[in-house]
Parts: sequence; structure tokens; C-alpha cells
Amino acid sequence: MTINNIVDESFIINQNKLKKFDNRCDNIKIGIMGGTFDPIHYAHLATAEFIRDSYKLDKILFIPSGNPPHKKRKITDKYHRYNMVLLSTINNDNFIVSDMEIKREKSTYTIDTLKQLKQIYINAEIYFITGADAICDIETWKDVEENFKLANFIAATRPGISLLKINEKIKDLKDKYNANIESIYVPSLDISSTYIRNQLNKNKTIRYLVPELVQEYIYNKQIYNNGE
Ligand code: DND
Repeated sequence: MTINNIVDESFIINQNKLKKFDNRCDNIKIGIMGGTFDPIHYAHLATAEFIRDSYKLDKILFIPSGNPPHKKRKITDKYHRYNMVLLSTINNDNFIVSDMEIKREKSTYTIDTLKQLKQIYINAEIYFITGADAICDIETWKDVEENFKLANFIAATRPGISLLKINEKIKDLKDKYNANIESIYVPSLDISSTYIRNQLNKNKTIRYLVPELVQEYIYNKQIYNNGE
């Protein structure tokens, strides 16, 4: 089977997961894992799984950013990033991929996504998952205070940022915005998308840092080998 066939198959599997999920979305707890995912890697997946288990979340919805306004560098085509997230989640019934930000033509802000989610999953409780770096930058996000009104936030530890620093930031955000936000220690995996792109630029290995299918997709589509 070629990688393109596997992408097509993961798309269909994901559509079925979404259909089942949309039919039983009342009174459930949904974790949202938003990201540029350029590319998705094992730290994203392990963090999402660890938090799903710790918070007894029913499902994790991965939402790849369409046009992330916060990225200054040129990012990879959104369909490649979306396909890689599909390939990474094909074998996990609890991980579902949403294309709501991919389909949005304008800049993709979390506030618009949370409003959209609230309309679709009316009685669900939403937990937005972020890594420590994202939580430290959250005051630069559009309509920060409104984001906190629409969702609970969970801030996962990330190598290089101490739990103490995250907790100080959380205290500050709670005081300022009455935010519903908690920190969680997740097992450290010192992997980043930047590191993976750098490895690829130097023709070095990315094996065991990303799912095998993602590695195959990257090589097949020859992304990340133009100094990007
Ligand atoms: P990133 O581009 O940082 O994602 O975006 C994270 C989320 O923030 C997305 O949903 C964005 O739409 C949203 N955002 C950012 C800026 C402004 C606004 C919204 C706005 O509305 O104005 P990455 O692909 O880099 O990473 C995805 C997640 O995984 C992040 O939360 C990151 O911190 C986390 N992560 C790790 N966590 C633990 N261990 C590691 C990790 N590597 C990445 N090794």
C-alpha cells in the first residue's frame, strides 16, 4: 500500500470516528490538542495520551492550525501537516482529528475555534491542552480573557521549563483573568518540531522521534529539505 493510500484510509477512519463522536457528545469531557504540528511528533502524542488518562477525558480532538498568526517563519502546507496528524492517530480510537482550522481561510485564532466547538458540542466540557511554552505566551493570544471563559486549560510540563515557573504563571493568570487552569507533570520527552526539521535539513535521522508513517510521509513528499 502506498503512503497516499494510507492517508486516504486514515481520512476515512477519522471520518467514522468523528461521526460516532458527534452522535454521543453530550456530557462528555473533550481534550483539545491544538498545534501547528510542523511536524507532529511523539511528545505531542504522549502528552495528549498522558493527560487523557490523568483527567479521564473521553476523547482528544487534535486541531492542526490552518494559518497560525503567531508563526513568523514560513510553515509547511496545512494539508501536509493535517495528513501527518491523521497518520499519527489512525490506530487510536480516542484520538480524533478536526479540520475546522484547516478549512478556515483567515488567520486561525483559538478563540474562534473555542466558540465553534461550543456550538457543536453544546454540553461538553472542554479542556484545552498546552505545553509549558504555550502557557507562558498565552497573554499574547487574541482575546485571552474570553479564551479562559470558554475552556479549562491544562498546562503540561515541557523540558527546559520548571513546574515552579509554570505554577507561578498560572497563579498570575488566575489572579488576572479568573482562569480555570491547572498544571500537570508529564514524563519529559525532549523532542520539538524545530529539532526534527533541523535533523532533516542535515540529512540526519528522525527515527523513533515521529511515528513511522509520519517519517514515511515526510520522505515521500520531500518536505523539510529546502532549508525550511
Ligand atoms: P503551537 O504552534 O505552539 O503548537 O500552538 C499551540 C496552540 O496555541 C495552537 O492551538 C495555536 O492555535 C494556539 N495559539 C498560539 C498562539 C496564538 C493563538 C493561539 C491565538 O489564538 O492568538 P506546536 O505544534 O508547536 O505544539 C503543540 C502543543 O504541544 C503546544 O501546546 C506545545 O507547547 C506542546 N509541546 C510539547 N509539550 C510537551 N513536551 C514537548 C512538547 N512539544 C510541543 N516536548
